[in-house]
Amino acid sequence: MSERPDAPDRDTLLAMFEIQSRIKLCDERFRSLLTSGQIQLIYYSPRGQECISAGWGVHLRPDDYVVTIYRGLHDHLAKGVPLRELWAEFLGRATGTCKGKGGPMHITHPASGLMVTTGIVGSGIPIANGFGIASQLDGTDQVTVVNFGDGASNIGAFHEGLNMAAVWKLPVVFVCQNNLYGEHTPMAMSTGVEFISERAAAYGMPGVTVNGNDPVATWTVMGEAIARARAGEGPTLVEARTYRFYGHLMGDAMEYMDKDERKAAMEADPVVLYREWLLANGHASEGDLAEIEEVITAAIDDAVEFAMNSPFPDAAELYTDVYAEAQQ
Ligand SMILES: Cc1ncc(C[n+]2csc(CCOP(=O)(O)OP(=O)(O)O)c2C)c(N)n1
Ligand SMILES: [Mg+2]
Repeated sequence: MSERPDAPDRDTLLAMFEIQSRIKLCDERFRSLLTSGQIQLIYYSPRGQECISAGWGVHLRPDDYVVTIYRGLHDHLAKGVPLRELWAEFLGRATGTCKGKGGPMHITHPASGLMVTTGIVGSGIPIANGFGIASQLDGTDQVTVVNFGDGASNIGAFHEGLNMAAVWKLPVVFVCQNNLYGEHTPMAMSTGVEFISERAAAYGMPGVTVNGNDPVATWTVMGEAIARARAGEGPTLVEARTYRFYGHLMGDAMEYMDKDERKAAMEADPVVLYREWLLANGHASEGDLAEIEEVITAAIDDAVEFAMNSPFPDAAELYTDVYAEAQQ
């Protein structure tokens, strides 16, 4: 097993805060523009799950790969997808990461290493293995982090994919963001184990459960799994326990969620608690953190304006970049 990384230094702590804040502030802007009717799109809020992406985000290199799901805004931002192109793609504009043809469920930006966002539950796992095989064949030490939900861990592709990754020692980190619900079903009603990380044992890889709302614990576990993959020691299954603040998707009445459970989770908002922790432990001053937030807010203002003023794709573009040219 690779050595446990040391505690995060101040720059890393602040980098995690920056990523978390970028996610929180982007999410708040999406929800406010949606509820005021200024934009229309399908939106799956990742609010509450910020620490997980920040935890792996600060360990990855620009040339590492990330795969995520429809609830992926936090992962896109943690991998560094630029705000203007991200917002434009969410709004279906021609200036977006996929020229407006992917939309929120299919954000893809290879230049940042955000290789694919999928809407089919579990489908990112075999794709991530493909990136892992590519890194092995190319002889690089690039790592792939694939994010998926607790619900996805009951899909066949999860089991086949983990087995293959273990057998071939692929440089892939499987990050199960366990927010305790799959669509409208609580995890306990659909999953036979208490901890999804237990499933790793069946495939001969390490499995670890971490409190995904604890930034430092998450950073430590992610660092270990990423270092292991980079060293050619094979994959790890990380189960990061968290909570989904706003139901499955925007507009969800959330009647199936326990009100007290949700209230308690929102009162223990991991981004707010982390901010307080940074201040209480002297890692940053109020001014330092406020400045980070102001810079992000200005960048979001700019990205929203850019996206709103961008054209929709032209109808003549319908088939461009959709099919590969036939080889003669
Ligand atoms: C193969 C497949 N089955 C069903 C669906 C419908 N569906 C969309 S999201 C979802 C729940 C997935 O839950 P989870 O994996 O926990 O991710 P979360 O939304 O909680 O982040 C389901 C069943 C789908 N998109 N794909
Ligand atoms: Mg879930």
